[in-house]
Amino acid sequence: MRRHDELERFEATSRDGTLVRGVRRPGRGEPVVLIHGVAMDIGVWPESGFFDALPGAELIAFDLRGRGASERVGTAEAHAVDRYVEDVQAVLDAFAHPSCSLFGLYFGGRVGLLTAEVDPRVSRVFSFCAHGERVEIPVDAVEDEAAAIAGGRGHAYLTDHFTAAGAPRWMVSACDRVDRAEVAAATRGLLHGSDRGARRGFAGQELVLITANGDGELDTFQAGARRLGAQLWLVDDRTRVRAAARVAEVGARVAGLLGTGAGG
Ligand code: MRB
Repeated sequence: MRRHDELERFEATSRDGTLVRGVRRPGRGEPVVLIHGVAMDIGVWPESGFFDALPGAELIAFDLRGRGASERVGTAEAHAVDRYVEDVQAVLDAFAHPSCSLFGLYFGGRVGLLTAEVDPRVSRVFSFCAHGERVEIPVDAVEDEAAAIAGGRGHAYLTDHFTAAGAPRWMVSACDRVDRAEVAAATRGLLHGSDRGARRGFAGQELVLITANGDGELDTFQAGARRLGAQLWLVDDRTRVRAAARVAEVGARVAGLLGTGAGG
């Protein structure tokens, strides 16, 4: 039987009352909570091959606020990064697991690092293509991007950009499913706390930063791994966007580390 048949839906209420929804795939060991990126939803996990790369593990995937089946929130303030951290914590509360790993894609990886900082239930974070360093957020460029996403050609703005940048099909099709107003609000929400760097949280937490060996900011990933005491895993690709095609490959490496891979 395909494991996809075993998915159980769940709901959790975030601290500010926002309802987040997701699916749990039962499995062995500590669960892995999956955090997608800004212009994505939970569909990226099966479509990228990530689910199949971790055949034995318990996986908990949820839609961030404003995405997929989760509640719409509308404003940039409601998309502040601390609200996303609370969404992750609400999911952890719903399952009452004493410990878990987090695996985040792009901005979701940054959310994972920030969650580990405040929540001792997080034993490991895998941050795919997001470092935890302070960033300078260009206010005008972010506003232009938000306006482009909100506009009538918003889906084309996203899909054209990612297609031109060599993103895999699952990442482009995820853009086609997003609610434009919510992703515009989420983009403006980056101005609310996303510039902050992540600090090391609790003793014993294992942090793994992952990116392409060709990433233009590889030096920032290296410096961040040193600062945080994180591992740095590199996949063989020219850019951070192209590296998305390697997410299942990274998932298999995660399964090996957790001891839940095929035959593990
Ligand atoms: C991202 C890191 C917040 C966010 C993880 C793409 C995009 C930039 C502009 C400044 C041009 C507006 C942007 C920058 C960025 C990170 C992050 C820390 C805090 C990132 C890459 C890339 C080098 C991604 C796949 C998914 C700053 C301001 C943070 C430095 C693209 C533009 C193409 C058609 C995005 C997403 C959403 C789709 C919309 C908002 C942002 C915020 N824009 N951020 N981000 N991005 N590849 N937008 N988005 N905007 O970079 O960056 O190679 O890794 O570095 O990220 O992808 S995210 S969308």
